[in-house]
Amino acid sequence: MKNIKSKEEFLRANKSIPGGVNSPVRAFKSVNIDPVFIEKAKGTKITDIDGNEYIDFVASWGPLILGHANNTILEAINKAAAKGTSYGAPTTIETEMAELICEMMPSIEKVRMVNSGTEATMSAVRLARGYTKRECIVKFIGNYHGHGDYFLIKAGSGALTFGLPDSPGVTEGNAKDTLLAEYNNIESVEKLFAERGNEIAAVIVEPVAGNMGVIPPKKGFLEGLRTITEKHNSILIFDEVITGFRLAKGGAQEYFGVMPDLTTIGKIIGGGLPVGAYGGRKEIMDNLAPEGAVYQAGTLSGNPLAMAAGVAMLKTLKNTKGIYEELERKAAKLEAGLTKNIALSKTNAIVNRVGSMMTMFFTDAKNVSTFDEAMSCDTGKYAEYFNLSLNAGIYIAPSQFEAMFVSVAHTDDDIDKIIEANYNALTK
Ligand code: HOZ
Repeated sequence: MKNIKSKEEFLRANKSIPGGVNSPVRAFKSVNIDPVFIEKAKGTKITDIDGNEYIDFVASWGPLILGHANNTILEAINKAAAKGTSYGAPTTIETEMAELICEMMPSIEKVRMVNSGTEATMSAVRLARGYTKRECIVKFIGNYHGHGDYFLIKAGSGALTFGLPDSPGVTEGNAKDTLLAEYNNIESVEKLFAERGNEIAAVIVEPVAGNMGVIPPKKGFLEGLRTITEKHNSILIFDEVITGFRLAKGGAQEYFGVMPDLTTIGKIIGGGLPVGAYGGRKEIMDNLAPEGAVYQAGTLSGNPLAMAAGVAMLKTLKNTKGIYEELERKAAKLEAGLTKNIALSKTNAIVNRVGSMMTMFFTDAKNVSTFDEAMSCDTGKYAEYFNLSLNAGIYIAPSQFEAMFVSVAHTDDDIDKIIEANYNALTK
């Protein structure tokens, strides 16, 4: 693999951008190489500035369910751009987007657009606090909800990858209001509520953990959260930035049949453009300004380009018959291929999958269903595997603690190629 230009550009970027990147996980630090710089992408193929082409299983960290540069989405963006890029005033496409989200996501009656998943989670927590008049939140160790101060406590994703789960700069005041529980351990939540139930405004959870690698919820876990929060008049927030519209039209809440009070969604509803949203029960959402007293605002919220892309994306997901079955079939084929390779090569690894998101964990453990089990993984082995994959033209996340995403654009040939590259990497 040639990487002369990427290396030069990384050196150049380091002079003007901290660490040379605009988001830490892009730096490839944990897989011991310099990052590749991307020139373009189409469908499932991504090309770097040295001309190397890869089959992409990162999909911009999840949102590209239809693949890169999907023609329907591009057309929608181009049409919208010709009419102006931002007005800071209401447009009818924002209502169209809201109506689509309310129709597709079972628990959402009203929705407010923002610009990223981070903004969505921060705003949802403020709303939950304003509504309940309580200050604490419960979050799960290893879950990641963007980089808001009170979420960067035992956080997953890049914070975990770089060993920075508790970021400097987060004040003690902020940290003290975040109570920590263990994912898939309902007793740990019960204990917090028994001690401080009347202080807890909300429980925020990734219904399928995707930022410590993919970890499905144990049977009864999400249901248990629903019961406890209801009992204590606390708000249940599902962070569906990754799972929303990916696991099913109605996200994880439809997939598992558990309804939260509030839901946060992100990059998927922009078809890859910068966007986020939070929504839920009307009675709670109507506490937002200008209707209610909880303040949240943004010039670019509901931006016409992002709305055009998002509406095109959601309409495609809603109207294409069999799209989720197709995702399931391809992802199941990939899972079966990887699992077979693990057995043939006698590698200590397992694959966790829910729908079209999965992680191959390099571990001796029989299961990865908790944060501690995820931590038992051999990140050195993952780094080796990542490098062999990249050299074989397969682009996967540069961290053991992220997900691999299958899109409808992936062909059977793409899946066969990753299975073959995986076999070669495991038997090297
Ligand atoms: N939450 C994403 C990773 N799971 C974001 C990627 C990033 O931090 O850039």
